[in-house]
Amino acid sequence: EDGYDLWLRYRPIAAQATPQYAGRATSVVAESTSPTIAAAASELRRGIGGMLQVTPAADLRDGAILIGTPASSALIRQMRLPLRRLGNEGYLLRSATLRGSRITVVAANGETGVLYGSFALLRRMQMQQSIDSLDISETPALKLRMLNHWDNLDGFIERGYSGKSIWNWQQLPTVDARVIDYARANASVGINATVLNNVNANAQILTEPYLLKVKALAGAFRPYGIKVYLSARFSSPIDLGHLKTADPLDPEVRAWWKAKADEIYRLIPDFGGFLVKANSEGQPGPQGYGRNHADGANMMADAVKPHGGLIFWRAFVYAMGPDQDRIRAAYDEFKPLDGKFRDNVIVQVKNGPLDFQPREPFSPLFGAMPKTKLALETQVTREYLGQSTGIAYLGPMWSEVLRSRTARPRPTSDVASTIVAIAGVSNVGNDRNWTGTLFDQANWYAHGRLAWNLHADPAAVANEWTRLTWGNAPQAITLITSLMMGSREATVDYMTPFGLTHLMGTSHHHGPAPWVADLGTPSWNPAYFHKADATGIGFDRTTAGSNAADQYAPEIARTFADLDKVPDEYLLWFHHVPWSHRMRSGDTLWNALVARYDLGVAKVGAMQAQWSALSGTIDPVRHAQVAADLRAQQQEAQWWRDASIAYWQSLNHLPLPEGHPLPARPLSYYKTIKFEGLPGNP
Ligand code: BDP
Repeated sequence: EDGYDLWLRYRPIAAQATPQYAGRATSVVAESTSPTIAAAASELRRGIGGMLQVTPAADLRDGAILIGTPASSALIRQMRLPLRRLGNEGYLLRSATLRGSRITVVAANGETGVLYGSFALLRRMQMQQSIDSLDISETPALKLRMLNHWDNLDGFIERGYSGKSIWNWQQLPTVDARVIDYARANASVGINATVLNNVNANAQILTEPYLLKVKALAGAFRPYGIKVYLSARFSSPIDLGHLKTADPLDPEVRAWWKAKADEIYRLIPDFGGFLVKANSEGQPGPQGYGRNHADGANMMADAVKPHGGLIFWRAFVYAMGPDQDRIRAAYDEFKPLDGKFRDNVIVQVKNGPLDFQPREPFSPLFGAMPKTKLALETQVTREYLGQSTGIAYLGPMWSEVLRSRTARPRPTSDVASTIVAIAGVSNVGNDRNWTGTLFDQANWYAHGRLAWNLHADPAAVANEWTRLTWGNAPQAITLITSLMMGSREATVDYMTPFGLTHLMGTSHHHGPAPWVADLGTPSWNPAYFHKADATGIGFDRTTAGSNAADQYAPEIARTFADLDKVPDEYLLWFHHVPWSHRMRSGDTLWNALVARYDLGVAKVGAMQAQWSALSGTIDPVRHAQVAADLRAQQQEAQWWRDASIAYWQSLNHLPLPEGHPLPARPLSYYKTIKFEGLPGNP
C-alpha cells in the first residue's frame, strides 16, 4: 500500500461480504469496442477481478453487467430505458431481466456516461453496498468540472507540494502509464477537463513541438471524457509571432490568435480552449494597450468560437492604489463589464475576494454578474492551509462557499446557482502517492464529487472516500470521517481565527509571519490585512472603512457590516475592533482569540489520538505515515499559535487568560524562521 492506487484500490472483499456480489458480476457485456466503452469494460474487469478474485466472462448470462448506449448497443436499444433526461454524461444503473437472464445494466446516452456509471457501480461494490434491485440515475450538476494544473514546462509546479509535474515534456508525445491512471482517477469522480500548464504561462506551450505533445495527452484523455485546455500568455503574438503588439483590437493580433486556434484545432479537434491570467501579478494583458478585460477575452473568444472553444478569463486581479482595499479590486473591475463578454467566455472567480485563504467570505462577484457566465475557482493544493503538512480536508470549505447565500440575482440564490463551471487548482504531482500526503487524495476526490453534485454533503463524500481508501471497518469509517470533517476548521483556528487573513510567511506561504510590513506592494503585507496595534485589530470594511461589505447584496451587506450580526468567523475581516471587544460568548476578543488558537492546537491533538486508536485496524505502513504527518501538524499548529500570540502580545501587552501558557519562545525567535528558494509571488 503506497497510495498509488488512490481510491481505485479494488482490494479483495472479505469472504463474508462476497456472496452478495458473486452472482451479480459474472460477466461484462459490451457490444461496442469504442475506446470509451473499452475503458469502461476494462475498469469493470479490473475492479471485479480485484475485489472478487474472478475473471468475468463476456456473454449475456445470469449475473452479467451490460454496458453501453442505445446508439452502439442493440441490447440496450431493445430495453428502451428511460435515458432521455440524462443528458450526455448522466447514467442509469438498473437491475433487469433480459432474454431470461438477470442482469445489471449500465446505460447512458453518451459513452462517457457509461464510463461514469461503471465507476459508480464499482464504487458501490467497494463500499460493500448492495447492487441488487438497482434503479439509480445521476446527472452532473455542471457541464464543466475542471482541474487547473499550475505546472511549468521545466517540470516544477507553482504551489505544488507533491513532487514535480506528471507531464513528462521531454518524453512526450510518448505517453506513460501514469497519465492513463490520472485519467482513470479523474473520470472516476467525473472531472472532464484539465488545463495542463500554469496560469503564469510560458508562451512556448503554443509552439508546434509542444502542441504535438499536448495532442498526445489529449488523445490519451479522450477515452476518459477529459478535454484538454491550455493556459495562454496574452503576449504570445509578440513572444512567438514577432508582432510589435498584443493589442486585442489590432487586426494582426486578432489574425494571429485566429491562426493559432486553427492550428491547434487541426491537431486537436476537441481542444477545450484557453485559460488566461491577464493584468494580474505581472502577467501581460489588454490593459497594457488601454483596453479592458472584455476586449481581451472577446478577442480570444472569437478565435476559438468557430471550433466550439471556450475562454476561461480569470478575475484574480488587484492592481489598485496603495490606499485602496485589495479585496475590492476584482469586483470593482469586473462588475461593470457584466454583459460585455462573448457567450463562449467564462469569467473564473476565486472562491473568496482575496486569495484561497483558510477562510474567506464568498466573492461578491457571485450573483453580481447575471449576464456573464462564471466559474468558481478553488485551490485543491493547500498553498495556504499547511501545504503538505498534516490533514486539512477541504470538502467543508468548498461546500460552505457553494451554499453561501448571495441573495442575488434571486432572493434565494446561492453561489452554486450562479456558476456554470468549477475549476480546482490541482494538487497532483509525480510523488508515488500523487498528492504528497495520503489525505490530500481526499481533496482531489472531493473536488470531483462536489463538482458533480454541488449540494453533496461533504461528510458523505468523506465517508465514501474513507471506505474506498481505508476499507469498510465501521470504527475506522466513523473515526476517519469525523477527523476529516474537523480538520479544516482546526487549521482556521490555529492559523487565522475570527476572520484574520493572509498572515503567512512571505513568498513561501508556509507558517506565520503577521509582523511583515515592509514589502513594496502594500497589499502583500500581513500587517495590511490585520491592521493590529496597541488598541485593536481587524480591517474595517464598513462604510466607515473601505466599504467592501457594500459589494454584497444589500441584506448580506447589512449582516456583514453590522457588528452585532456579523458571524464570529468574519468578525476581523469586516471590522476593526478593540482588543477588549466583547464577543457573543461574553469574553473579550483577546481572551477569545487566545482560546481559539489553543482550541486549534487541541483539535490537532485530538486528531492524533483518533488516529492512534486506529492502529491495528489500518495497515501499518500507511498508519505510520499519517501518524507522522499529524505529528508535524501538531508542531505546526503550536508554531502558528505561539508566533501569533507572541506578536499580538508585543502590540497590546495584555496578559494571557488563565490556563493559557505563554509562547514557548520570544517573538524574535519566530521572526528568524525563514524558508529559502521557493518561487512565486509574495
Ligand atoms: C496565488 C499564488 C500564486 C498564483 C496566484 C494566482 O501564490 O503563486 O500565481 O495565486 O492564482 O495564491 O494566479
